[in-house]
Amino acid sequence: MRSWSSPGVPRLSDLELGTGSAARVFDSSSAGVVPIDPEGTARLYVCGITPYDATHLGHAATYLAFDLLQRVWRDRGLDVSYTQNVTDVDDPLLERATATGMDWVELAERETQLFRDDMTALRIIAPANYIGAVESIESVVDLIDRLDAVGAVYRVDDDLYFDVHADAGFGLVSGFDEETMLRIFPERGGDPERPGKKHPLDCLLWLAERPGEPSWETRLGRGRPGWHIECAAIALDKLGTAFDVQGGGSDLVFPHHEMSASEATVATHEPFANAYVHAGMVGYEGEKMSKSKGNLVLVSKLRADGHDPMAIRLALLAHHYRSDWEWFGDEIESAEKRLAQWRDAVARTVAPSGESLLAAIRAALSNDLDAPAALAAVDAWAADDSAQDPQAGRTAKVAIDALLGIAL
Ligand code: 5CA
Ligand code: ZN
Repeated sequence: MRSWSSPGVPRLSDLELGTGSAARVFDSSSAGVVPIDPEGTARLYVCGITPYDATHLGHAATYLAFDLLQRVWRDRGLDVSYTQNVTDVDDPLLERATATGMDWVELAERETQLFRDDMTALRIIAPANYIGAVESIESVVDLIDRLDAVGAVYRVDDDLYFDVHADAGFGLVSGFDEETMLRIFPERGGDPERPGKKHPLDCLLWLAERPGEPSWETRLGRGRPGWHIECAAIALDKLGTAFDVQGGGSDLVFPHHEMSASEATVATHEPFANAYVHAGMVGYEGEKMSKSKGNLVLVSKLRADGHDPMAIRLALLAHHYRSDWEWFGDEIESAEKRLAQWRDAVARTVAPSGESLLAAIRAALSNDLDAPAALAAVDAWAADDSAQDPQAGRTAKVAIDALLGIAL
């Protein structure tokens, strides 16, 4: 599928501003902050949208977190190989299409385009590989065949299930105990009670054709892919095994990332990703912002209301990516004020040291992407009228662009 156009990211080393230090981020599988500092190229997979009701601020905050990670990697001198999927066929999308009387393909295309436009406006680095579920059906079928070859697949009616006990390491991504898994599984698309399953946590790999729903003719019969195998297949295809980071919001820790990793590991006998990184949940009106509840603040609505996309980006950056937080409407005004202050500050003819500011932004971001600390450093620099560096405005502007993605 078509991706969107990436913003230019200045290379600070080309401007004789040195390179940054290693990225350190919280990995759910080791339950701690770990350095992610590969040689040469960092490989990243981030779970993409299911294209209906895009793009709310929760989505935007999650993709912004992985945009920051890529900026830290690039500043370190790494290339980044970035893949993201679009779940362009799945139950919630089909249900929405039916409920609104829309063709599911048109709904998916419309919302994916809206998402691309929002990502472009927010200056979010685009994936080199932007891949839909529909265009990955062959890869999914291949991966299910590999799982079948090692005895990890069984049939319930005409549907195919993954036997989670085929993976000795099942549970290591989330670290959840079975009781927690059983509680969460049905809330996030699982079907623990379906008769005929070997274990309640076994997950769907392939749904046989259902009347009135889209399906594809394959050697598994007519049907469509399950959700978790979609991301396993796309990530393995584009990034290979043991890639650096599997990312998404914290609602994907279990079952989605657990299942994708298990399926990939059982099929390849290799680790899926080296680290699993999750953004916190953005709430609104007291609950998680979600398409199913409808308590959404859309990026496109804020843009249409005349808010500068850079102010929207700044409002999101004011929260640490890993915390759960709630959106209040007045945050956009504070961000607009901050943006104006920063614009004034970089336009000064003399200012405090730009290189010290750069060092502070680098230190904050390499420490588990601490954007609020980076924002505080820029605020302090902008408020300080003591020093006399004629280069400072230019250095600050390019550093803020490269590392925080804010165009001043
Ligand atoms: N298509 C699947 C992933 S393969 C999916 O979860 N799609 S989604 O549209 O529901 O969510 C897209 C991304 O936004 C996911 O990474 C999800 O974790 C994240 N997300 C969803 N709601 C929120 C929220 N309220 N706050 C932060 N991130 C969110
Ligand atoms: Zn996914």
